[in-house]
Parts: sequence; structure tokens; C-alpha cells
Amino acid sequence: MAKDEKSQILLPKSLLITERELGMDASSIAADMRRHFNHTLGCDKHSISAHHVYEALVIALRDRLMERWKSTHYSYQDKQCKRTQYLSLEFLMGRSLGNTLLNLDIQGEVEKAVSALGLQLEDVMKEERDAGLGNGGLGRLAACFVDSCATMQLPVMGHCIRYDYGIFKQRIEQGEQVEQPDHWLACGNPWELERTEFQQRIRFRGRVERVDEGQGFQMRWVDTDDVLAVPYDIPIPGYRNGTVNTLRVWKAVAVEEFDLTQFNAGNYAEAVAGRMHAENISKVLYPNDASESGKELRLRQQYFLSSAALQDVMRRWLRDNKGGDFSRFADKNCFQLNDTHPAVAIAELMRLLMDEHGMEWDVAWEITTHCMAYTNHTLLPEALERWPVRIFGELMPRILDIIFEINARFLSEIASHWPGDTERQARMSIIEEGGEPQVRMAHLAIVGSFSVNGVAALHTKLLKEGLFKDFYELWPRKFNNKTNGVTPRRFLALSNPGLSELITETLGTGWETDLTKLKDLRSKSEDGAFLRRWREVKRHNKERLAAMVEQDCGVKCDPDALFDVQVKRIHEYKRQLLNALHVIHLYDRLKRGDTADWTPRCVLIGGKAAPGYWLAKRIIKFINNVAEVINKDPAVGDLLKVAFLPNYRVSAMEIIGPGTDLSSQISTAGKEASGTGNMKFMMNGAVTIGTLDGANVEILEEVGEENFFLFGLTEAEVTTTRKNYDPERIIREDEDLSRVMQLLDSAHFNQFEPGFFDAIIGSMRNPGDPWMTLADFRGFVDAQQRAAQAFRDQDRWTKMSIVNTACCAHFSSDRTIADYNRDIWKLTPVASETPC
Ligand code: 26W
Repeated sequence: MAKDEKSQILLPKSLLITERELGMDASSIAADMRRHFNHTLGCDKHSISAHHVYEALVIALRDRLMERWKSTHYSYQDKQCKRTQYLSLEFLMGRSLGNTLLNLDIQGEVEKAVSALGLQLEDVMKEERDAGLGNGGLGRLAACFVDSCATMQLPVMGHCIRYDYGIFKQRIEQGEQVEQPDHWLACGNPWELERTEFQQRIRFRGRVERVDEGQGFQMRWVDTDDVLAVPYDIPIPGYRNGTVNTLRVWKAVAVEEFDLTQFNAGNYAEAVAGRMHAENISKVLYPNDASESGKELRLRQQYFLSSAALQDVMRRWLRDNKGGDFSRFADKNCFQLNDTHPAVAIAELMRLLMDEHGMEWDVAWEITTHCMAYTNHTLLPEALERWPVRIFGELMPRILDIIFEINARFLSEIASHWPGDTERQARMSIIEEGGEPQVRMAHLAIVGSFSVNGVAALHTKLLKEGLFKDFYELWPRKFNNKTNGVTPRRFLALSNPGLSELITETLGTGWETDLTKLKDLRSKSEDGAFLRRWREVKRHNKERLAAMVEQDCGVKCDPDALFDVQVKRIHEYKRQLLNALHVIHLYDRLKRGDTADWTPRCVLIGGKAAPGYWLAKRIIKFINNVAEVINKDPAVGDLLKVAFLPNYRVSAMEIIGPGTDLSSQISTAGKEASGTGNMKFMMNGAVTIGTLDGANVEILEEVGEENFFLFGLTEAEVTTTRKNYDPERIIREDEDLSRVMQLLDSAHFNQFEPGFFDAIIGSMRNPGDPWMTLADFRGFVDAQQRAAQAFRDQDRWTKMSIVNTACCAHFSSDRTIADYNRDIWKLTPVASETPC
């Protein structure tokens, strides 16, 4: 018999289910769906909502996951194994239904069950909303990582905030981005399980008291405004292995007590308003990508998540280690910080160990610095987080004290390492002095972690040589590279069923968890019949994509044209503008009749702009205007189509990736930390046109120059060229570029919106343009010409496509996670107790 800790009620064993009881066959699933539809959800003959059908199916599946979830939990518990907590302010999960069916291997049975009830599974699947708890690459990486961890049976738990509003929905009106709130929880989330019994109390504001407790001073954080963190668990099933891990998302809830002074003074509304303030913490995801916002609410979110996750681990630790022995804590726990967003966890762990568990500084520091690990995701200075010391001190005074102490001890280490080098001290300090002193979160993260990693080989090298050079000189062994990856389950097996089937037919199964098997596809690239099959699959996927483009943009694309795609957040460094210039150049060629050996092409561009990033939003308008002019010009016809895909998101990528021929990865060298879209495209047999940036470098290495359209300045060339960068000269000396700029100057794409694109044109003409867009124009146009020519030889193109898929093993997130585990986490895989 087990005891409920709080109520002391005895749980009779007969209440617990220990064996798997739920059938995985169509008739059991159909029966459960009906039961949930009628009883759990209370639907009746007047129900007309397809959403209820979806919900009934999810609950039936969740029940089946639950059995595996428990047995995974028991296995981890029995082994008392080391665990990792992946702390991330973003988890861009997308939809879960398809992934669950795939991983539980019940697609066929569920299809039967649903059609036995007179419905189409495809229609039911469309009812699911994307869980958009992230902006872009960083958030989606977290989602791919938890998929890989579950598949590799590693005891890793994700922690995130349960935002009521995810990344905004993007609509395009008159060519402009219009943001709409994404209230994704409006109809509830049937996957999640509320765990109020594990709620934690998070403190804010108040003041710090020094109390003498006889054997020395203790710090006490008092008079605080508390908020409750309530966890909701989302199951993360591994691929056909019986493991189900957990993504724990935390919701902010006001503490039970009212503000009594307000309440007693008759200010009922003010008392309730205080609750609203607390609950705002988990209201909305910040939609900024690659620029920090400096907003107080954001810092409250960061501390809320960090503290909730740490206290949750502490609770389990104290339960399993009676007497509170922390000597093995760091052997049993690792915290991976997804960028600096949760870096305040370093100071919070110190606080918990010292203030709540009576530890001395040195002992607490030893533990902390042996379980924290930090991943950096960007080199852009504007994305590096800094918080005003003042805000920090107001919100978390005790945490600020601890950061000051960490810094004081760190600076004395610097002073003894480099005596007299005060400049270096100022450079490396966690506190940036000046008018408004700031906490540099990256410095805190490096000082408090035993591991610091970049996300692609080039990125890590640049971190060591540039941004973190001082730290690398001090602690070279902390630094390591972990090239990103993406999950082949969602982005190949699930989203590209045609190609998956062809691969399985050719190589057998097993590639889903071991992409090195795909290298055998290479030998098939001389087999004519195989080439034809490969082409048919791609053609089918292009039809699917074309249907989406027609539906969402009203633009008709010929599936035989070259599908040239760039989807990602809109940012100057990603150079959607360079793409637009090329499109305009093609249009100019068509208009002057230069159509010999023309390759018909559909250029698709999509992505969200941060709502406060004015120029990025203007770029969207620019692309839409260019598309409008080109698409309605009868002289262009089917030779060139351009479309801006609205509301780019995970579920859209599942259609876009498989239907792409040419993947544009054209950032200014040295700016894109890794990129992960590049990997999803490659996996699906798209050929990359790209610069030597981020993980493109490694993609090129894997596929070879003949299967990649390389162009542009290298990072080193960017740095040297910058000194005397002269865009006007480049325009003058390039006939094609001059003509493109003339079209822009003559307001060809903004005839009724005078001056609308001046800022865009000005940014490219500026000798100080940090992204040096015009420097790469010629290289890009030439590379595009090579791509167009290659595409005309369909056999040649198909071979390139096959080689890309065949060489993608390095870009599976399974490989990435294996690297994290080997070098940083050192976890032992644990099989789920009851095999499935
Ligand atoms: C504080 C505001 C903020 C929010 C997000 C600053 C910075 C970010 C991230 C760094 C944005 C991001 O998603 N970075 C991307 O991370 C991917 C996963 O590692 C990389 O593949 C991309 O190159 C990188 O831009």
C-alpha cells in the first residue's frame, strides 16, 4: 500500500493497474473513442463539432500512452538513474497526433477504427492545432531533442512555460503581416495531464534579511509576492520502444490567499487584479527572435521556469534521499540551459542549496558548477541577453545578491590569472558597468556551467575565437561543439510517407532510428527504375505543396517547375532580400526576352517577422509586392511564379519540406549559428543553394561540392571585405544588378506606394550594411543559374537529390543527442520495464 503524502489516504493496490490492459487493435480503439465521445466528453446527437471526435481519439491514445508512461517512470525510479532536465523557454512541438500514431505503430489500426466510425483520419488530424510554444529554430530544436531522448530511452525531461498564447498567427493583408493571437488552449489540450500535487511556490520582490542563527548568518528572502507554478505533463513517446518521457509545462497561478489588506479595505477589484498580475507570467510567448526585449515580464518568466524546474527536482531528491544528503546531487543531475534564457537557474540553485538546505557557498558552488551546462545559439550581439541590475534587484533581490557574489569571486580568479589586466576584468565581468549597469546573462551562464557548446562546427569555432575568446582562454576544456540535428521521425517518416515507403522497400526498416543506413541509397542512384520512383514521389509531394500554395496564396504552381523555397523567420541576416533580388533579376530577364534554356521556377518564401521589427515587416510587404507584379504579368506566365506563404509553422513545414527541390540557406557567412531547416530539406532530398554558414558547411562536407550550390563570401572574407565595402561600386560594375536596382529606384513594385521601399533599398546601398547583401548578388545569381541548368537534366538532378537524402545521417537529432550524452550528460539508457 502506498500513502498519499498530504491526505494520508491509503491507496489500495487493487486500484492500480500494473499490466497493460488496453488493446492496440482497431476495435478496442473504436470502442474507447465512442466511450470518450459519449461519456468523457458528453457529446450527444446534436454534437456537430469535429473537434470532439479529435479529442475522443486523443484521449483514447493518451490512455494507451499512460500505461507506457508509468512503466517508464517506474524504470527510471527503480534504477535511481542520473537524469537531465532540458530547460527551455520554448518548445515548438507542432501537432502530436500523427507523431503519436507513428511512434506507437498504430497508424493502420487507428485508420481502421476511425473509418469504422464513418470518418476519415486525415480530417480528424486537421483538427489539431500546432502547439506553437516557440519562435523558430531554438524552440523546434528542443522539440526534436525530446523526441530523440525518448527514442534513445534517455531519462531526460523537458521543462517549459505553458503559455496561453503561443507564437502569433500571421495573416497577410494587402501584402502586410497582420498578427493575430494564438489562443491554442481555447478548446483545451487533451494531451496534457494537470499535476496540481506537484505545484511549487515561486517568490518575487520582497527583501533580504540577514539572520544570525547561532552557527553563522543565514539569508532570508522575506515579504515576497508569491506565485504558484502548476505543472502540466505532456507525454513524449519514443519510437516503438515502450518509453514515454515527459515534457513538463508550468502554468502561473495566483496563490490562494487574497491580498488581505486590499480586500479588507473593500478593494475587491484591486485584490483580484493582483492575481491577474501573477497569472500574466504564463500568458504569452515573447515573439522576439534574435533580439532581446528587456521587458520585465520576460525576466519574470525566466525566473519562474528556472525556479519551478529546480524546486521540482529538489522535491524528488528529498523524497529519494532522506535526510537531504546532497553529496551525490551533481552525479545524478544535469541541467541543460537552452540559451541564456534559463541561465538564472545557476543563481537559483545556489539559493536553494544555501538558503533552504543550509549549505556553505563553496559546497553549493561545487555542486552547481558540476550540473549546469549551457548551449549558445547565436553570435548576433543584439540577441545577447542583458538585464538592468535595477530590474533584477527589484524582482529577485536575493538572486541578485548571489550573482554579485558569484561575480566577485570570479573577478578575483581573473585577477590572479591575469594580474593587472583590468580591461580584461571589465570585459569578462558578469556585470557590465556604465550608465545603467547590466547583468550579462551569457557570462553568468559560462561561469556557472561545466560545459559551453555551440550548435555547429563553424559557430563553435567563432565562439572560441570571437565572442567568448577571453573565457575560452581561461577554460578551454569547457567549450565543445554539438552540431544540431532534426528528428527523422517527424520530418521524414511522418511528413514524407511516399519517400519513407520507397526507402523501406529498398533498404528495409530500421533507418528511422539509424540514418547511417540511408547511405546505401547512393548505390541506387545509377538505377534508372529507382530514379523514376524517386522522381514520382517528389512529383507527388510537389502536387501536395502546390495545392497548399494555391489554397493559401491563390497562386498556381506547375509541379514540373523548379520549386525554390526559403522558409524561416524573417531577418536581415537571413537575407530574404537577396532572394528577392534574384527573383527580380529573373523577371528582368524574362521582360527583356532572355529566355533561352529557361527553367520554369516557383519561388516560395515564408516566415514570421517579430512584431516590433519594422524592417523585417517591410521585407514581407516587399516580397508580396514583387510577387503580385510578377504573377499577374502575362509576359511571365508559367515561367516564373512567386508566392509568400502565410503563417509558416511546424505543420506547414511537414508539407513544404517534402515538396522542395532547392533549399535556400543564404545567410551572411558567420551569422547563422546552425540552421535546422537546411537539414529538414536535405533529408527530404532537396539540394541546397547556400553560403558557407552554420551547418551548411557540414552539409556540404557530407554531400560534396557536386551536390550543393555553393556561393558567397566566407566568414573571413566578410570580415576583410567589410573594411572597404562599396555597394555602389558593386552596382555599377554589375549590369544585372544595375538593372534590378533601377527597377527598385523607379518604384516598379510600389507604383501606388511612393517611397515604400526606400528603407530597404537604402539598407542594401549602405556601405555599413552589416549583412552585405549586394556583395553576394553575383555569386548567388550564378549559383542559381547552375541550379537551373542542373534541374533541366532530370536524371542528374534526381541523383543529386538521392545523394542529399543518403548523406543526412549526421543531421539526425539522434546523433546530436548521442553527442550530448557522451560528452555532457553521461546518462545510461533505461529500457521501459514492460516491453511493448
Ligand atoms: C532574447 C530574445 C531571443 C530569443 C531567441 C534571442 C535569441 C533567440 C534565439 C537565439 C533564436 C534562435 O532560434 N536561434 C537559432 O537557434 C537554432 C537552433 O540552435 C539555430 O539553428 C539557428 O541558427 C539560430 O538562429
